[in-house]
Amino acid sequence: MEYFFLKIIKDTIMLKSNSANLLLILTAVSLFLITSIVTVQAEMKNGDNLNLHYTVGDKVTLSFSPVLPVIHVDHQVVVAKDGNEIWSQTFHDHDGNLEIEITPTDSSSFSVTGGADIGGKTSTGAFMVSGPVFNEMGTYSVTGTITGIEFIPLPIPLADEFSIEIAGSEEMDMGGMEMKSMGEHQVSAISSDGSLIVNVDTSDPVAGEMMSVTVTITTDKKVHQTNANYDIIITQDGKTVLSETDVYTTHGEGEHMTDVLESSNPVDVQVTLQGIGKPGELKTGAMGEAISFHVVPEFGTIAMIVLAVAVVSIIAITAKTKIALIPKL
Ligand SMILES: [Cu+2]
Repeated sequence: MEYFFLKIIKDTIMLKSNSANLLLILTAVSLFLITSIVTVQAEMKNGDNLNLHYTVGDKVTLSFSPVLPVIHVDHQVVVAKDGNEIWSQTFHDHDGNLEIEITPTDSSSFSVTGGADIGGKTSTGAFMVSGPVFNEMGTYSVTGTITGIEFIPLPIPLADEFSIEIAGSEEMDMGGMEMKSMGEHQVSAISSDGSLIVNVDTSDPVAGEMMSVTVTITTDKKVHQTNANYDIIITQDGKTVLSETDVYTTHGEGEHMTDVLESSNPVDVQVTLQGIGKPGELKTGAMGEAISFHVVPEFGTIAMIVLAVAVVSIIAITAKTKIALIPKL
């Protein structure tokens, strides 16, 4: 990403047109803002009874450790925002150090899994929680309490209150995927949760010919994503030249041909992620996010980035409503 950012600045300096420069600077600044918002924090907070080590990223991890070396601890965790309790859960942790990995969702309920016994019952693995907490920007108050030892309540529970700042949801508000141009007919984007990379590669739009499009969906490890689903729509001069919905690919790669093009004018390509899963099965992962770009060979790479970013912001606004309706799994 840093490299991409520097490249934009470098390309900007080399450009001659002032208006194109201004657009590029705005684009570069907005991209910089997006990346700087998603910084990961890792902090330690000390209380009288508990210490809290936490990180904030796509997931929020909380790790409570008792100040006194107690084991087989009954913990209660309460999270509140603006004075309202959002989530409260009790846990038993054999080694006393409670680790919780929270995936913020927009669903209405919480799920708790994990917490497996390790070494007989000498230790407890991390708990996995997903639910509507840490899903909005702002300051959360997190209270950790040692309520008992081996299910025997303490006469006076030992509580500590911490606060955690969440700034990352700004990225979701942008809604769009982080995009970069790979050449005149190729663009790639990363889903906002960072799990998928979409690459779209087209041939030249030429009058009297069909244009070919290759869509490749890979994981963040650059491995082709199995059972990937997406929609693709291509228009030219306001006319749809290709439209396919719920395209299912076993190995994350789809080849498409448009109708015979009536002109050599630019075309607009839009690919919308529709999750991971076999046909007829419940889909998981990034859904409803669109990568959208304008294939304009004669303008070259730079103009395409600017157009792509401009277009994706518009789509982000429409896509946001759709994303909110689909619970994250
Ligand atoms: Cu225990």
